[in-house]
Amino acid sequence: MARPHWAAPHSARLTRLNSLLRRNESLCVDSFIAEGWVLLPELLTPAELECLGLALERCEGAAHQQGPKRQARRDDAGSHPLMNLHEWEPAFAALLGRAPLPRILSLLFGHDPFLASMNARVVEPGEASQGLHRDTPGSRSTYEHPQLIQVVWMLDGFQKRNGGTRVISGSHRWAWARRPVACDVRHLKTIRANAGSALVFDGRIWHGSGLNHTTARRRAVFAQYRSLDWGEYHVKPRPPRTAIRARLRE
Ligand SMILES: O=C(O)CCC(=O)C(=O)O
Repeated sequence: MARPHWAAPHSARLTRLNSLLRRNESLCVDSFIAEGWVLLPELLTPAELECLGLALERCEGAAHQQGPKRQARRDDAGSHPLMNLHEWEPAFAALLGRAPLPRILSLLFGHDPFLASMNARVVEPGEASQGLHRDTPGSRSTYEHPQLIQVVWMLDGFQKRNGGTRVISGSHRWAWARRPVACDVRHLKTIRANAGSALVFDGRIWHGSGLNHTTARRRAVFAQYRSLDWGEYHVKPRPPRTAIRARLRE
């Protein structure tokens, strides 16, 4: 049977498929292994989304007051990721236990999920697309199992027009030296889903945010999990915090 493609639920067939996905962990795991990503549609309620949106505004306000020098470095698309959100707002911490993610991550890693970071990334109106990249570093490329998994919590719907994440399905299985060329880029898929959905992807997959043509922000929270094989991570200091930490300590 052909493997289905997941997208925003805009038909009765997709709505049924989405409800099946929410209930069927092994289908999620199979899809993740084959494609390098899986979409879990509409896990969060409108009330939760509102609460997360307000929590993000508080974090952004706190970081902003520290001035540009104290904020996180901009990435190549011009975005300012805000780091370690779960440490400052319970609404973000609550996402970590949200079913069915812990169970699916345990199945994929073979152990309880180990969170490495939780950052917000907003694609502002008019913001450029992000260069395609992998999140897993080359030093972890020889492992058969995923070493890094990102869970992208969509605070806004993702579409092609607003800079939804673009992925090359199956590229997590490419030889490490292979980089996307023009013919691969034609296979780039923009993930389209309603707010409250979670995209789970293997850090080896080539991906990046798109150009935001709309007048609205595209907000998302990235929870990054790492394999416990990645032993050295535990003895290294955590990455530098943004101004949020300094602000909340005052
Ligand atoms: O915001 C996105 O859609 C992708 C972000 C990303 O890939 C990154 O920051 O590494």
